[in-house]
Amino acid sequence: MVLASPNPIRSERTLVTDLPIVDLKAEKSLVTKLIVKACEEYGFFKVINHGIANETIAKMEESAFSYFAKPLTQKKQASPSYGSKNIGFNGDMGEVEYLMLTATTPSIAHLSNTISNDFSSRVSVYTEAVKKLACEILELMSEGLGVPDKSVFSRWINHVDSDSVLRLNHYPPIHYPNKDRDKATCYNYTKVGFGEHSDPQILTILRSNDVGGLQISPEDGLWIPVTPDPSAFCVNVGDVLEVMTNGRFVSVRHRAMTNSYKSRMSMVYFGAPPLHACIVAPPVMVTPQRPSLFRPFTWADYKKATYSLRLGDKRIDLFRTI
Ligand code: GA4
Repeated sequence: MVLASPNPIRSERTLVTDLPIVDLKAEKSLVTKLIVKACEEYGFFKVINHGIANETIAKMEESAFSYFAKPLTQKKQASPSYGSKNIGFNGDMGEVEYLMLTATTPSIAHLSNTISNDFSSRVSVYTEAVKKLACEILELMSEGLGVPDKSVFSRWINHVDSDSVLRLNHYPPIHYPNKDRDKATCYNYTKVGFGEHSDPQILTILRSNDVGGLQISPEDGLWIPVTPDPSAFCVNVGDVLEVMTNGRFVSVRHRAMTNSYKSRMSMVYFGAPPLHACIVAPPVMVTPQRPSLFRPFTWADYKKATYSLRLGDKRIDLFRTI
């Protein structure tokens, strides 16, 4: 069902539907088929029965909330990778505060001791668990695509030099400004927390609390709000996986909106290759009917291009051959 958007910011179409849901405990051939279909059509899906303990998730979320509740000076002191409102280095802004951590255990020790040891160990346990889930999903993808080497995608995030990150995003509630009170009865007041973009890495594994805000855009001007489900993980294809599948899987643009009343917390693992990894599709993904869509590049090249552009730029286009 396509509705006129109630969003006063821009006139957009909103599609009322939900993401495909993949039950990881279902029969394997069904799971691989569903994952491939979802990645071709939406670039996004939800996984349930993922095997990550509720306790691991709950403890990580509790620590994230208590970190963001600290005074600003303490948050900054704890880590140079704390940020508020600024996104990237080229002037993008959003209604979000975040903590970005390298997803390997030694880097976690870089957090100053204003953050408890408990926080560090919870980050390690959570990161290990989502990394394992990401590898499992990537292996199901290679099987579903008929790639003979099932570790063709997962080996990069399993690599010791993998450049993966864990990012905690806190979207504080943004209330109606007094001058707009009268509009409040007509509109669900919402602001952009993290603007429209695609994820540069291989695979993203996102878990958010029960507050909605994530929206995906499979085509220009069309937005699909993702229903929050704290017991599921939302999985999406990154630009590198689009390249490694020679465009069969799509890295879909998405954004996060704020809520007027409640804090949204998302804990996002971005599975990335090592900087030196050469990004190229395996031979089975390239056929005479489907010639290579991208030229080979390293993750270091891609990362450099990513950080030299704006959030919403289509950086993958720089690497197209056609
Ligand atoms: C989007 C996905 C991840 O959050 C992120 C973001 C990164 C950042 O916030 O530093 C980027 C953004 C993200 C893509 C374009 C560049 C880089 C901000 C920005 C303007 C951590 C990532 O890897 O790319």
